[in-house]
Amino acid sequence: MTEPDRDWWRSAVVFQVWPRSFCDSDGDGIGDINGITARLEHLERLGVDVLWLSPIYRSPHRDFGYDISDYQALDPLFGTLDDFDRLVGALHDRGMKLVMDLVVNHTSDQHSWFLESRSSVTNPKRDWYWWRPARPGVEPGTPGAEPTNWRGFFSQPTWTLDPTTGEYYLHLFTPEQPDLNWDYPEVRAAIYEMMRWWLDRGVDGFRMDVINLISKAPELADGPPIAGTVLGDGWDGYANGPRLHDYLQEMHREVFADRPGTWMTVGEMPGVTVDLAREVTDPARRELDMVFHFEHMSVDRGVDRFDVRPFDLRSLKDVFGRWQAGLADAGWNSLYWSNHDQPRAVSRFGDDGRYWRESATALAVALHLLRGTPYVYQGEELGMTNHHITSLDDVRDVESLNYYAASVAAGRAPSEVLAAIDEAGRDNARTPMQWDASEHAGFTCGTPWMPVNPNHVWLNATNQYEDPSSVFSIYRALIELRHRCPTVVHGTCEMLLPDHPHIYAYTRRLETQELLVVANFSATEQALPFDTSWALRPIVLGNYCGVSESNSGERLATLRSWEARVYER
Ligand code: TEU
Repeated sequence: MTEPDRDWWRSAVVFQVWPRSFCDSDGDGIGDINGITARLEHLERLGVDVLWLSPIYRSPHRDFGYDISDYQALDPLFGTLDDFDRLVGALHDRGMKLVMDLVVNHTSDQHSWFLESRSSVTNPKRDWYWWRPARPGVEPGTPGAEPTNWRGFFSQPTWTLDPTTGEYYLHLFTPEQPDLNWDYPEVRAAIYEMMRWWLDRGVDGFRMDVINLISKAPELADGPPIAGTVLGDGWDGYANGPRLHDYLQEMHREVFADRPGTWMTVGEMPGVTVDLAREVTDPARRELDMVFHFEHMSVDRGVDRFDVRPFDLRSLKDVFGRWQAGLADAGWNSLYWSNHDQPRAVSRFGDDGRYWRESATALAVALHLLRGTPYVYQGEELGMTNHHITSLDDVRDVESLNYYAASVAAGRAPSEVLAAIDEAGRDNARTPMQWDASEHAGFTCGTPWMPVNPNHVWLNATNQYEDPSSVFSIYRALIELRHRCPTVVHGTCEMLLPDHPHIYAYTRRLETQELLVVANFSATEQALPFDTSWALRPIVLGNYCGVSESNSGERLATLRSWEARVYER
């Protein structure tokens, strides 16, 4: 019996499903597990290896599932454990794996652990969370009485006064998402037991939510003031804390070490640096297989995620260049343009108008042949675009709603704030999946919890499956290339033309094979400053010519609008 390939995920491609908006099987207008099972053929057609499932656990849905009230029960909205077991079976029958979302920096405030913890200062679960008295000398409940001045991820103070005991509890996200105190051993033991329970049920790994926030600096010191607010930046107090590596290594020992082979872990780590990622993903350290960083998600952002700035390809190439080089000989990269927290990539980095197909596929080619594990977010493989809001009534996401309230309270014009939310808000990623041109895009036969993007009449899966030049077909070809070409998986990567404002290019090399990947990130035809030795080499894949067209040489000289090509020699 051959030893299972512990590094299988290096050649895998992951497909992320945000269950609420993928496919509704029971007509209540909300996606569910049976809807996912019914659509597995879509994943099979695409050729992906892993399904990453955003949270389906019992939840009050204050943050759409990232506020969990019971880790070992499914939310009835999404289905039953039997439905879940059927999904796991169906995936494994197709040779695919399932990665669950692990949200253990915080729970829901409706979780029994927190209900016990808040019940009294002497409750055995009191220290499962972070409780502190009001700031000395300040009346509890008055502004500034919070134990630290930290601003949370969703524009709020990170402490809420609990009337039951008159103390404050910490929450880096909404008040309905109290942070767990990982320094308390019973907390970690309970989490590891829960993870083993899911692995025993056939789960193949975990995507770990904000995992670099689990270790806080125990002194809980105030942060430097944030301009225009009464709050401070507590980053140094709650991120990449002193025990992070200890806890990741302990988790590895307690949950994975005695489990042969076939699981994978990826940690979401806002603000992680290349150096920290090298440590965390170094196999010798037995922490995580890979991490999600956000540096490329802020190349077009200013003070915060709603402060949209012009996008410069050179800064994007700088980010990818540093991460490719930084993890070349140790650790491993994750590769993504999209997820459920980011606006649609083609609308953000591409052109979702005249050059929609060309730019959506150029983005795919530019990303998917880099060294690392690619992640495709539901709808990205179809080139789904941002939707547009006209009023606050169209907004569903708590992060955007809080941002609106805080910004308007600070005197900004509501229309200006709405425009920022329209462009950068997370709801852009959360419109229902566009399966066909029918009324609700084949997502539901009921009323969708959120309107379907009207462009579904032409932008949908059914329209793309048989079209060799479609966004879907290019994604499928890229995934197929990764599966059959070791150079794409294991080859070295050298970024080229770092200062070119419009061309994104790099080479991949392994033994005697070399691939040249070039993409024009503009609507203007671009000359290609490459030596002619590439001129007559075969094109392995192109978004203007589809797959492996003989190369008539002269074309190497230029790239058409948003054209991308892959050469081999
Ligand atoms: O996201 C955490 C997180 O870092 C994002 O809010 C991120 O800062 C932002 O999108 C960057 O632009 C995770 C989940 O992915 C998100 O859906 C949850 O809301 C959050 O944690 C709390 O669980």
